[in-house]
Amino acid sequence: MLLSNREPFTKKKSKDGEERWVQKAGGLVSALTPVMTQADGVWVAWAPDAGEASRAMVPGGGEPSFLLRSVPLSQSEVRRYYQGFANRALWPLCHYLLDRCDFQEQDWEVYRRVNARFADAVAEESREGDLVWIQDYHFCLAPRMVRERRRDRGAIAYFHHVPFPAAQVFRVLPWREDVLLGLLGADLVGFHSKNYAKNFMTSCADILGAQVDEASGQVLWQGRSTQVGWFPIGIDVDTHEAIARSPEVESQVTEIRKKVSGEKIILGVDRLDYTKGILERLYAFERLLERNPSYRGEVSFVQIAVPSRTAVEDYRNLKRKVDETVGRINGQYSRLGWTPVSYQYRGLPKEELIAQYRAADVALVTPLRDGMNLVAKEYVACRVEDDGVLVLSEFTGAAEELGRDSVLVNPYNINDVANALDFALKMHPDEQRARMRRLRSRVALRDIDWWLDESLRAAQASAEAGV
Ligand code: GDG
Repeated sequence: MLLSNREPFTKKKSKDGEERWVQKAGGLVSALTPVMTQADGVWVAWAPDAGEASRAMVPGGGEPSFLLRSVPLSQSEVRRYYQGFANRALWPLCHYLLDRCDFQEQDWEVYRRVNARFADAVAEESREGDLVWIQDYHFCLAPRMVRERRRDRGAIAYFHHVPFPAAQVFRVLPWREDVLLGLLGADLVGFHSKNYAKNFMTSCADILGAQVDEASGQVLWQGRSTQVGWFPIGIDVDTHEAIARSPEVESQVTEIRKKVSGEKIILGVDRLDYTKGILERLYAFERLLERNPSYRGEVSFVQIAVPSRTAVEDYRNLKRKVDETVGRINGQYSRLGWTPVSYQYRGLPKEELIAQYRAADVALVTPLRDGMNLVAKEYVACRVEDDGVLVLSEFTGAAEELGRDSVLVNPYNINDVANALDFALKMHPDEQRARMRRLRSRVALRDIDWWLDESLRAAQASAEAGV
């Protein structure tokens, strides 16, 4: 059984007026759908548009299906639990952006209440011995709450998709003990990296006084032990490669190259989020043009920014600043037949995104902090001709695996990023090939199926070993 904030399928009306369940885009959904159908599983999720709790077999229509249990939330609950505590307290805290944290007592109370509501739904739906797998920071309290509500000893696992900050940062949270105790209700707590796992264990020791064995990843608290592990998430490499090689994508690449006026293309792809370092990246591109006039007219920067959390003020402010900065750079440097920044504020269909990956000579992936960053892995997987350069922030989870053969940068250091761009644009094709081959084999080694298998195996093992 899976608990996730996002629904895997949504109801859409087709042209004939009939309602159908349509699968949402995303690696996690496509990887989990076959597992859920095979295991006759239940997926519990928030239903943004539903007025009341619902249970439906998805996708239905004779196809292999699983049960989707939707939990509705009122508008004020969404404001306080989702936009509030999850996205204005935990999200910036986990990304080390303390000045963006807004700790509101009422948001916390609603977060607690909503976690309890989801835990009730999980307990209602779960069968004897079911593995319950809870996803992400929206549900930090749910592991303990589910444990309290279930009588059998089925495994409870939790996966944290964002960074877990250093204990010195985490301890700023007014409800730090409650969050740690919530997570320790799980048999297994999983992170993307060893470093995040270590930060979590240090927090348990420092803040709760729990007994921690860092080497084996055990946290002992009040007679119960929780296994802590790290499982770097991967992508569906085969599908990305296959789409990247398709003739449709080939022709889209030609189109993109024709439309983008520069000889070389630098690409950024992100949700429009202040953690992704989009503004800092624009400043670095501006610095590159300022210092190297020879790039003017030759290099274009394509930034795709997918609208995200638009109800949160910080995100609206960021959009305004990005618009202004793009305008300023284009105003200053554009010339007849060349626009330096091509900025698209929208989500692209997957195929078009893959064509963008294939068209780009350099991927500029420079978050200020990121749990993993799948865009970096997708870019690498789509470089089926072993060319291209990945410029990567050292503050991403992906840097642990891909740091060695990408060009690593400190995204806060504008000169450093501008120099890295210069280096990447001038890299000899032989060096590109050598680096990209190694990157590609590392991305292929730990794909989404690897992540799923490892996580589920560890969850079962920890429950069997648990006290
Ligand atoms: C969280 C953590 C962690 C982007 N633009 C388009 C589009 N995308 C897809 C990408 C990629 C996904 O969105 C973004 O994944 P990231 O990992 O880069 O970032 P978050 O959304 O912040 O994800 C992160 C992740 O969870 C998994 O654990 O890596 O650290 O923050 O798959 O392809 N997809 C389409 N059109 C777009 O324009 N179709």
